[in-house]
Amino acid sequence: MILNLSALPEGKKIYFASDFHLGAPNAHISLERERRIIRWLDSVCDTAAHIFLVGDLFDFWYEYNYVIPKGFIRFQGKLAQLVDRQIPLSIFTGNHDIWAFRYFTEELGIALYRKPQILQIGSQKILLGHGDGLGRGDYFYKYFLKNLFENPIAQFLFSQIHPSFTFPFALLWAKYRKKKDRRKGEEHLKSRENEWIWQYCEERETKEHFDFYVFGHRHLPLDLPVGEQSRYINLGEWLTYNTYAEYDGKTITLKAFEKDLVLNP
Ligand SMILES: [Mn+2]
Repeated sequence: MILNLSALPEGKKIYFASDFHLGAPNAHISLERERRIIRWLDSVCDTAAHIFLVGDLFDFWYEYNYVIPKGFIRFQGKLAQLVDRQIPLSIFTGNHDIWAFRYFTEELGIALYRKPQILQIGSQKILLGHGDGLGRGDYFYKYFLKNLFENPIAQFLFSQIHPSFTFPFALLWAKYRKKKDRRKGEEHLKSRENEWIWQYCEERETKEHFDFYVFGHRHLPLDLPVGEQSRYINLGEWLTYNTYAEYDGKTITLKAFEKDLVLNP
């Protein structure tokens, strides 16, 4: 459990966003998005009891002991400023930025989480995570790639190769995965049994009640029922939807920043 509040202070909110994929599809378009994300952070920080950035903030992030990838400096500067203003901020890793290690915590003072976490706020419970590898399906990723990516020996070996080779390769890989998703018709809501995270929420709900399940990864802004009294919120992404979720102490609302909200596309 990472957050245990007896209740949300009057007028305060908890904000969630994920899948900024900074760096994609190129530096120019990414910079526009980076500025938009900063405007969003500026617009919510005064009312924020906590801001959760829930993975895939970068299209590819690999940090070394002494070196981090170049770029995204305005975003990092904004995070540093929020921390210095003592606005509670947490980051989750996603499947594109598994290789964030100590930098965000040591340099920026931000807590970093690798697995779904429970938030308890008053009498309500939220399960929050990036969402990759949950539910049935995507076995190749779940049982092979995820283990490989998270394996310390594989990480050590990868870090021994010069980034001039590994970075273009990793960015190509990210592009390839995106194309594959498009081919498979992943850009629209599927049936309940084919939406793996939704299915995961349904199964989890039979064992333990959560008021809300909040995940990213799916790249679709979704607000779907789970059992009788629970909901699965997917945070969408910032390449097309610019979506985020706002928890006001009672309920969670999906919103779009500087855009009209497209729900359950
Ligand atoms: Mn993503």
